Amino acid sequence: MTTETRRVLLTGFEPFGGLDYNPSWDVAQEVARRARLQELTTQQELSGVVVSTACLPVEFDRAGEVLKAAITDQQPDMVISLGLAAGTDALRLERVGLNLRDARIPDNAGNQPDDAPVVPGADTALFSTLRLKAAQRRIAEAGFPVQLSTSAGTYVCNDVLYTLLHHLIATEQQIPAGFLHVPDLHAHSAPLTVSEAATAVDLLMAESFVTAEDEARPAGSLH
Ligand code: PCA
Repeated sequence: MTTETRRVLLTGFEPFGGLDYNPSWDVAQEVARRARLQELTTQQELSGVVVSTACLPVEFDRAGEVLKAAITDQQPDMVISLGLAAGTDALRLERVGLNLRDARIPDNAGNQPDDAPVVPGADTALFSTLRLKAAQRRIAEAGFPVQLSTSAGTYVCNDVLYTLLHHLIATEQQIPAGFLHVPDLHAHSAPLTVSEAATAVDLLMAESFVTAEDEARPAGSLH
């Protein structure tokens, strides 16, 4: 009997904004390392899980294109993109991608769009298709700080989330996909380690492979 292969594409970002590291890429690589060793919780719950990674440029014009090329190349069954949200103190499970670019600082190519669409004429917003409430519960039970977030901002991370969700709809690929922001895991006051964030991503993957609807319980926040 052959085991079905379930491919997860995990992306992180290059450094930006004056830092010489981006912990999102460190986390993606750590999850992929554990996957190669068959150490993931996801692999204990589901056979045949393999993880590939891509490091995205922090550039409005290229990030989404590199992501779409990786999807075409890898044909994943799930896509989780990771990014850094410096100054936050919890993992942020992003619920929504906005069709809006408004950059507080120039991207790594020097572009600084203001009030431009990600995809002209497309929907205003698209929702993550990961099982976020189930994942939030499970990650919190593991002891890590985690929140649902209703704004991924309007910089390159939001751009990637919106592009990802739009692309999967446009190409009729019904696979779970979404975005997780991590705090600055290398800061002195980091609320968790790269290893712990990798465990949280593993749990997010495990919960998002469950085919049942997401948990139904109120979990909204004021902002
Ligand atoms: N964080 C930025 C872009 C790249 C990253 O890691 C953001 O939150 O938009």
